Amino acid sequence: MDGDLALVCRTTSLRSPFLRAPKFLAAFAATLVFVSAVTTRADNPPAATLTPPPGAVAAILPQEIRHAADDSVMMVVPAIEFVLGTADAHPDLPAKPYVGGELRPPDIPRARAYAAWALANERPAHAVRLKAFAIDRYEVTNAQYRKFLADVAKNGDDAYAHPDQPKGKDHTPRYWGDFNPLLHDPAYARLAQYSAATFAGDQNPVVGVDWFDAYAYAKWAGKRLPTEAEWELAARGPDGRRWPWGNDWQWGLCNIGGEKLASDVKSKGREKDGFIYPAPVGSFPDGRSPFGCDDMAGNAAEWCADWYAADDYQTDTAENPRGPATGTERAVRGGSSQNMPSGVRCSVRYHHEPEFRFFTLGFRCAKDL
Ligand SMILES: [Ca+2]
Repeated sequence: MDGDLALVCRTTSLRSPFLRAPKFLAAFAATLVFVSAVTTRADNPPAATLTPPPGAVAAILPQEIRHAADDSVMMVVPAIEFVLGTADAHPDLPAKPYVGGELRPPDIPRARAYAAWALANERPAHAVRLKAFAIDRYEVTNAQYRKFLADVAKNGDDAYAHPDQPKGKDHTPRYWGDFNPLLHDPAYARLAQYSAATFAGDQNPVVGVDWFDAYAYAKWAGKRLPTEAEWELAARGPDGRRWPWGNDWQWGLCNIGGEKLASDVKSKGREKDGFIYPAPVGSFPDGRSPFGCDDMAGNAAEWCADWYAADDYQTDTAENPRGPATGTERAVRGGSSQNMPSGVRCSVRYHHEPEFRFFTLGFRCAKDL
């Protein structure tokens, strides 16, 4: 398998599926000039010293496999070492550190508030090595989830349920019945371009499912949820890009930020992706990740396998980290249709209690190779 996987990750400097640190640093040193050339925009502060730009490491040839049990396409991610987390400055902060009097009023409280803790749970950026795995190309859709529910209706979920799953759990997504929880809010009803398909359409990601639902679906499909580290590698590739397509933000490459009236688009120049809520999976092929995964930024945020701890990057293992042994919240990645650009960076870590269901929150699955 290693031989095949090495072919997948064709690089100029990293021929081994295991990326050795000296080579990695040498490759990066050769690209420092490029780093400074592509990351000096005022709204994109300089990239981390550990983060080479897209193209510096590899031209990856995505390799897909079919997974029959839930009729899905999965992308192969070879065994590799990469940098988990970020050393970037917060993209919403001014490029310069806060110095009294230099910033305009809207920036001052924000700079002060972020100074102490911005991105603390994404730090330190550190090298980890993962074994090969496959991860769904798309978020799990309502059509796929319906087949799981049909099986559960027939045979029960004893074979798939997590041991901690609440007794008598109903796996039906929260918004299949009341498809627009915001419909009752006049402010949203005025803006919304929703339909019954928004939360129940076959090709839309299933949302309104909690961690136990996601866990059970994955087991039913002969898969598992991805770890945070696996999810992050699949999203940003071995070159540590800020968003799945690269280090510079571009509108229209993913589904984020809700949607505003056309007049807002004109006056504020934003909200350009065309979707208020989840979009059909694969609607933004130009925003695909280096390994070929769609919708890793935005659309549905995605449950991961791990318990969440804000400080676990300080102590996690360098080999196949799996998060803390226990906790009260599960990790969530990718941001959603309601986040703004900084909230859908590949390294952003969200977290919710495992029983939490919301119209922003779905999942995709992974499996060992
Ligand atoms: Ca997503």
